[in-house]
Amino acid sequence: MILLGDKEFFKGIGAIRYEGKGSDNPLAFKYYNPEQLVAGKPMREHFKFAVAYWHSFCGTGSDPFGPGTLVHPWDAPSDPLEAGRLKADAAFEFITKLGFDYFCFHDFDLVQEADTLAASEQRLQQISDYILKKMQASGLKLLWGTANCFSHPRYMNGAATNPDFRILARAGAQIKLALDTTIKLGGENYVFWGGREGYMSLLNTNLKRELDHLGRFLGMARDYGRAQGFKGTFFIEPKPMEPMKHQYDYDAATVIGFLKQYGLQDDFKLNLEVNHATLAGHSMQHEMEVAAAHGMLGSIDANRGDYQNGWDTDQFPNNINEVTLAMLTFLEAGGLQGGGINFDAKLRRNSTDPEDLFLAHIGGADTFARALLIAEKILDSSPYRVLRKERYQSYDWGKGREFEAGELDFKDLYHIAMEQGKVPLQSGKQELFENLINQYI
Ligand code: XLS
Ligand code: NI
Ligand code: NI
Repeated sequence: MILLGDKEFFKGIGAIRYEGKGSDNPLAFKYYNPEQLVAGKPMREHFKFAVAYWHSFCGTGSDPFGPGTLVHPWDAPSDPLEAGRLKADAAFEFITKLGFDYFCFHDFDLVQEADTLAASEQRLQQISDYILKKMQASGLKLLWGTANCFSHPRYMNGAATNPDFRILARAGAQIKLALDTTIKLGGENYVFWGGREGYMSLLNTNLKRELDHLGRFLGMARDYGRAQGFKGTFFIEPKPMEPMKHQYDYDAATVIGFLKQYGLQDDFKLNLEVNHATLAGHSMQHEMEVAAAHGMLGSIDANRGDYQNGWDTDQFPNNINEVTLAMLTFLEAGGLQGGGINFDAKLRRNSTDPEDLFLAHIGGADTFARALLIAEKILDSSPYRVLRKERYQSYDWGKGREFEAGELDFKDLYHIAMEQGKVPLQSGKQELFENLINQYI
């Protein structure tokens, strides 16, 4: 247990360094070598790794069956601002030792929410003054900020989709403050995760009206942010369910359709989370492909689910195969647009040593680094790209090419089919592709 007033929270752990895959040191990176170039860019810049304030410095391990198992020394002071400042000290110490460049937060991760809006505003101003100084001293940056519009009981029926306008207005005020704080701290992006924007039952829900409200609300938030000089990207983070039975931001495809319907597509992109993808019945690679196809691959919340159960377990990434597939799409898309890799992941309830938080982030960073290196090799030295391109070669010349250029009409298809006779089957070669991935892993 670390004594209060003793400014070092993670005693006995120094700066985490890259030691290479031969190292046996659990507190060293084996693959994540920040300055190493991959596809012409240092790993540090590819990933922009971020630590999530909420899981790492607010979560205590409590679950519906028992209280927290982690006693954070920074939570000890009864004065919320003093606790917020100690928490910031711990966060900055941890992130600096880890050698990451970024963090992400919800408004009231930074400091406990007060009883009134006005008092909360004041607290946010005070804690962000303190954090700004720490950022300037350490060089740490803010990948994105967001507002927690899902924990407080007032949001039990939603925030921007609440049937009661007064709650929608309250959410607007809260998000205004969260945006102000994000801008003040030089946040590169701003995230909306619609945790309670959805329904528990359609019987009491006017779905169309709620979607219209959400679209208008997000447009107002964008206009406000832009008027305040915010140049970054707004992200929507899809998730199909949990806490609601159904959430409107179901998955990448649903969100893209929504953004286009409400004229938000020029300012918003997607923040995709691995465990949300799997909850939606997709793979992370699928979600990334969909986003990339629309130029909306903005940012990633890195974690993983559990194959044996169906909720958001938010475990740290460690599945090389899954992340390699994601990194293939990542490299082919030219990386992320504005965002980075935020470890939206938490320790297991029974992981209670201070060093566990380091081990978890080291493992996550190494998983991404190793997967990126494999993906680069697959793209550069294997026949993967050529094999895939060959499947489409009939569109590269003749009538196929004319079709892609929009030079054919529907009757032309009829005549082409009449003339070409029987078309031989073309194998999809799925097993060949699968073997190739494993060969390079
Ligand atoms: C919850 C979400 C949340 C967002 C930020 O499932 O992942 O942590 O990333 O509100
Ligand atoms: Ni998330
Ligand atoms: Ni999540």
